[in-house]
Amino acid sequence: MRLHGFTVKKLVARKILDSRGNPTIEIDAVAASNGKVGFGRAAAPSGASTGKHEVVAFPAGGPDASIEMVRATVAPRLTGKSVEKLEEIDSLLHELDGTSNFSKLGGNAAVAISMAVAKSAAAASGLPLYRYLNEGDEYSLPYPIGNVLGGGAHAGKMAPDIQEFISVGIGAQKFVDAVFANAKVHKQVKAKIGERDKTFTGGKGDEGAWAPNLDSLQAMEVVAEACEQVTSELGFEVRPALDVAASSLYDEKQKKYVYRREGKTRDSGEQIDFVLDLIKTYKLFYVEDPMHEEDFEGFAELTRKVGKDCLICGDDIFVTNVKRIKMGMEVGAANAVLIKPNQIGTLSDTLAAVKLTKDHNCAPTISHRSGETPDDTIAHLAVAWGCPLIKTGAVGGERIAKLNELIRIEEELGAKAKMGRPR
Ligand code: 2PG
Ligand code: MG
Repeated sequence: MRLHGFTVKKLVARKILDSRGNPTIEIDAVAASNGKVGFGRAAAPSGASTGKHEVVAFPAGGPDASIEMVRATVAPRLTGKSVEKLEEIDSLLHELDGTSNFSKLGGNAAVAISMAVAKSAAAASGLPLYRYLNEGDEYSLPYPIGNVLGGGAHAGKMAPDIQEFISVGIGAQKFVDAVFANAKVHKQVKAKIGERDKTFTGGKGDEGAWAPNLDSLQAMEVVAEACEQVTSELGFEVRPALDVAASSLYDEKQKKYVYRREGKTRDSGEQIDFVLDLIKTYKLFYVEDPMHEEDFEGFAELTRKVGKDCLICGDDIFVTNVKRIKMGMEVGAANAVLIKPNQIGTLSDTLAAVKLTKDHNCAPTISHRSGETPDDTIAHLAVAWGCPLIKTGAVGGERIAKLNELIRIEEELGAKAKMGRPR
């Protein structure tokens, strides 16, 4: 892409709200050349069930310290640099931070800068971000995986131990149909919870998924039934899936997974059997983080045992970090990798993780965080980089911002739009 000398003219950082009411960082980037400008804006999300090996979201002084560092150090050094060379911008961010985990600048500031600069470059070239970042002329839309019932770190104490019960309209021919399938499942799930949990007030967790007073197996039943019902209603396959978020359940001292709501503990072997049983009984399409973040062997055993029947996706274990993804690929720990740009801090590092995942014939699954903003960058990244899955909730303003943008992209691509292949 020729940008005719567009360089960073201005970089502004501000503190904004995320969907949990916590502060996060937003960046405005202006690219300029001969009186012409391109504007890019991006905001960073935040996790609740964060992986131990993620970059640090904010430095000790919080978002204000990040903002001050952007103003005093980063903006002056980035000004004048070519917006076309994102890798150089990103390595400068690493250099200015000077740590291995963005603990000085904050990974959230880094990722928001990286995304805003990329967006300013796309605007300068007159292209939507997904086209600007696409390296060829092939475009595929991701299947949306939508969290419809949740517990764990995203909801209150009486909600299930497992963090996310998800639906995937994997039989859909079009993105828009898959999105509405998840929304239908979300509605059905509400009705079915009402039949089982008489105390249900309609409460939701951090990602807009219902947060009922049910245990994990009851929740699984509800979601599986709703998926079946929507499958027959729509005439294409809608499958259940899970994010166990097992690191949040794992107790280092006992070396066991503690299902507090259920009143049960499971050792590694029992955890594998439990998850395998759920996969078989409910025909799960995808299971994320079935084992804790250091258990590469447990992940590998499960992945071997499920074969191609189900995607086993690593989130906290890989943290979008090529070193950890490599370690995982060597032992066959997963056949899908969760991709969260703010886990690693720049778009160049995120792209490297996507490429490595694809090189191993695994499915890169681009993902939101539980604390989000209406920023829609990941929708564009999914299409630009050909990620076959996107996890970004089923409902709620900050979730539909991504889903609706993908609906627009699908429309814009017209006959060129095809669905990605998760396996
Ligand atoms: C996850 C995410 C997003 P968080 O575990 O996959 O669904 O949660 O952002 O809290 O890490
Ligand atoms: Mg997860």
